Amino acid sequence: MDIALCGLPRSGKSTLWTILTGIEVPQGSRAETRRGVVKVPDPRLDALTVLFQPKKRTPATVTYLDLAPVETGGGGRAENPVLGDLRAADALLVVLRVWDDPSDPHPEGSIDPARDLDSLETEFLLADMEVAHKRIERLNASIKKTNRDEEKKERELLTRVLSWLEEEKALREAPFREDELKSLRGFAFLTLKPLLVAANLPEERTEDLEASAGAFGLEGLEDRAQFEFVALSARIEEEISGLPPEDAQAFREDMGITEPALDRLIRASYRLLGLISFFTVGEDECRAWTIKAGTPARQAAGAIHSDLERGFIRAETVEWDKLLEVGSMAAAREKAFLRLEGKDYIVKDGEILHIRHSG
Ligand SMILES: Nc1nc2c(ncn2[C@@H]2O[C@H](COP(=O)(O)OP(=O)(O)OP(=O)(O)O)[C@@H](O)[C@H]2O)c(=O)[nH]1
Ligand SMILES: [Mg+2]
Repeated sequence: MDIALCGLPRSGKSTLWTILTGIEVPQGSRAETRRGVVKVPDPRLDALTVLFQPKKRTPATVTYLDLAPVETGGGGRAENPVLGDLRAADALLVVLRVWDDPSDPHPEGSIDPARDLDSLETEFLLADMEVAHKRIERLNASIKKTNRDEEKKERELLTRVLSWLEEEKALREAPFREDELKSLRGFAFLTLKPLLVAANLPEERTEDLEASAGAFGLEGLEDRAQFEFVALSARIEEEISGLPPEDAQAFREDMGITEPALDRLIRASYRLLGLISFFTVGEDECRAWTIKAGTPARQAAGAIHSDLERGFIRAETVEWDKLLEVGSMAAAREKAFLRLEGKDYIVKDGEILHIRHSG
């Protein structure tokens, strides 16, 4: 699952990507796409690891892409390589510049995160309109010749897409049916992708680190679909990431930061992608596995190994906190906390699974 960092020039994308991934960005190589795999912080897995003392602890991961900036206001969106990279991602992480530095001025001349978000979203909207419009033109030509129902159906759907976009509304807010969303998938519309907005604050505004979007003039964001907001300071996180863990903790306490902003950001990304974790535990390994919310047990077993999916008999399941309470799988069985579930059981976030299988 790829999350693409995007934003106006010099908003702090590469700085944020570096502290997320721990990979240094070489100066001056800005046009290149970089990917980095990031471990998802999970206190539940930490607690299970303390209990089982396994040889190995394997967290869930997400991948972040660092891209060139989005240039707004220009033409030729269909050919813009950055927009192409964004289309290939599963979700977008917009970095908004709230920090100010007179020696490194904002390209628009002033700090205004609401304006920046608006111009980025407009850019995405126009790019999507271009895609829909082009396809409709092709379909028109083809329908004239062949008059196929399938193409007429597609044109009808895309016409609805276009009129929705013309009202300046993102497609993720539109009431499409499941089957319609499926036929739209191939177009990789930008405004259909889940959106995470990170406000990159100046270092001195630590009291705003846990503030909601409204504090930055970003009104009405809370009710949006498939949307998350996190406020952080890339600079502070950069400083913290250079400290030994004990000092980092003390530094955070001094600044009144309860949860590391990076942890909040990564967990928000994971949520936004519609992902949940189930765990497998034992002396060898405690591990978080990633599935889409709503995945049935048999398919979830396939995330571990295809053999487990094929030979699936039953899943033994228990909530992570119940397992911690009793201390072992055997005790959970004794106390009847352990349930036996069939192949269609929908796995819940935070459950421990033990798959019984044949072969
Ligand atoms: N003062 C201050 N400077 C910052 C902050 N975040 C980033 N910068 C500086 O801003 C400049 C641009 O940061 P980058 O992380 O490269 O920004 P970017 O969005 O990747 O830039 P482009 O890829 O060129 O669009 C660098 O000199 C950073 O050190 C911040 O929170 N405060
Ligand atoms: Mg950059």
